[in-house]
Amino acid sequence: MTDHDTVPYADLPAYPDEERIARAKSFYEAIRTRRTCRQFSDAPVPRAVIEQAILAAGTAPNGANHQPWHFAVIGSAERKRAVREAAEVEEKAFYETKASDEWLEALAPLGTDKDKPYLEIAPWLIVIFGQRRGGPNPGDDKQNYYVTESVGIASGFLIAALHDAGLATLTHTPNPMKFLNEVCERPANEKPMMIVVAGKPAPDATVPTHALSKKQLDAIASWL
Ligand code: IYR
Repeated sequence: MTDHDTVPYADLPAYPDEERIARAKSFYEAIRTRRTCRQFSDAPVPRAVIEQAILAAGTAPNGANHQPWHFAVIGSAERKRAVREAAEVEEKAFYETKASDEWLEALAPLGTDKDKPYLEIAPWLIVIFGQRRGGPNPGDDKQNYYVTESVGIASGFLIAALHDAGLATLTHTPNPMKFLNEVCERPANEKPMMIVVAGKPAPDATVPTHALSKKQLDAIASWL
């Protein structure tokens, strides 16, 4: 390895194997209760919860530790309305003309459509931007690497942190999403990649049964 500054690897807990297995199982039991939510309550959620979840997301592994992401957090009614209106224009085009029959068929069991009222109802919309340029320090202007992968992992951390705090989320990806640069006042070289809608579920919220079925271990893993 080339010369570089180091600190000792932090001590990881020396659990007995049984406890490791039990902890891995208990994490699975907790994360498997996450459900994508499409009916939100307008009940407020403290900004501090979102701040901590974003801090957790910001620890995700990423390209060259450039941390090529920006989280634009929308809480104001005006901006939420702007996101909803622009997203619904795109979704109308998607559902009425752009989507293939095969795609619409795949979405049918989820019951999604062009109407996105939750974008105005949920207390928080977290818009995640990938930065093509940046660097390890604020204000840097260097090439970033593995932006899609890095933002994907950070989004997973964000969703897991919000779930752990007892909040419901929805990953929303209107296509195209360029309108989000303007609403969020972000520069053109940042790419909006995902909206994570966060809040409490509406009291009468439902989940499509289609979403409950998860592939078995032997269908998603092989051992060599
Ligand atoms: N973005 C659209 C369509 C959509 C696409 C997929 I793939 C989904 O898993 C869910 C929705 C929408 O939000 O309705």
